[in-house]
Amino acid sequence: MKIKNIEKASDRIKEAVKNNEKIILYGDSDCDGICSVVILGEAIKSLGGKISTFAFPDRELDGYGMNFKALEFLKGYSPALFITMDLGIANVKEVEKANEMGFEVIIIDHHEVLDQVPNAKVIVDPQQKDDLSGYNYLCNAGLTFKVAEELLGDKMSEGLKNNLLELAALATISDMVPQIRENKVFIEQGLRSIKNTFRPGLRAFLDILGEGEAAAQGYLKLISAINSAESIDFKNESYELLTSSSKEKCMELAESLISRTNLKQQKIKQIAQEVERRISKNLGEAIIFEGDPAWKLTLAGPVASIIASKYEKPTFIFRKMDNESAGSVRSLKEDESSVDAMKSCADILLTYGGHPKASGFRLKNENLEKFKEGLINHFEKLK
Ligand SMILES: [Mn+2]
Repeated sequence: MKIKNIEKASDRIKEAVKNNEKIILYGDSDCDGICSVVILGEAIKSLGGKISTFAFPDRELDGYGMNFKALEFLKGYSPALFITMDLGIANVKEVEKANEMGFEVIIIDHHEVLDQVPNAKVIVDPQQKDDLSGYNYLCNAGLTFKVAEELLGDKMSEGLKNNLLELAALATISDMVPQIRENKVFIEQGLRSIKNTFRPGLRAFLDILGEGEAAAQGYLKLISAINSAESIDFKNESYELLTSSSKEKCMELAESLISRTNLKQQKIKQIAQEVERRISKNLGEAIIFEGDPAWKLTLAGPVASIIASKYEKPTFIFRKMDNESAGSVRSLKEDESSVDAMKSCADILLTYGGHPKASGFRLKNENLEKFKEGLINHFEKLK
């Protein structure tokens, strides 16, 4: 069975290409989001279409997901087909605003569907209850590869297919989705092709890291380098790297991303140690809930992963900014969904969403204590 709305999305994109409509591709700033945007962009190009602009939010400054800052930044492109990837399913207000501004929104997302669904033209998200396709295990780049297949059909050349599968494979590993069925195929075929990749950005990484070495550690260094890119003015360095045809520019970008990921690993370790020091007096609590003005939001997820797996508790790590806090959550047990926990506190959250085991949130600082209490309540009840 096909993924719900995948034909609708594909038909609408083809129509936009035929009518020369403006198209905006807007993705999350991590490996999965960036690879999704590259995949769809190259598929549309291969159809003969053009993309007006590619945009990626800075999770820290702009907020995760589709956000008002991004809409303001992109308003000059209206009217346009606005396609979101690896985000969007939680953005009810923002999609409403986009509609008012004259955008037509297509959401391609794989995150959990909350109580209210955005009023987008088309939503492709296999987590929708009435999507019976069974593809809810795909990462977003895998899902976008399926959209690309739908778009191009047998016009997808073997070369392009391998090219896109390389990215789907990296994102599948990066998003830590189960390595089953189609995900296994993406990884096998993508990693086989990557050794002889034509993509200058990937070539640069392999040349710097050493091809054998990169393969031996499962391409994890390469993936974390892609993940360490920053989005500035809605442009993302890893996106530039993966789409640039200049060998020199790629070498330069890859070098800087690799050194940044090394630095990032050190900082993650330091923050994790600080969290451990703080919770050492309070080990009886049902959750771990720690924040700090100095902790970068981009490090919150990796820190939460380390702490959650060591202490086997739902872990909330956040950056406390002037008025608001934003953070990442990891909850590794099957029956302790972090999204369900936050649903129970939805009235005090500005945004939240994600997957049961990995998610994020943003709220006003005045509600931090209430949030923590609500979460503890929720998880205590599960016991
Ligand atoms: Mn993702």
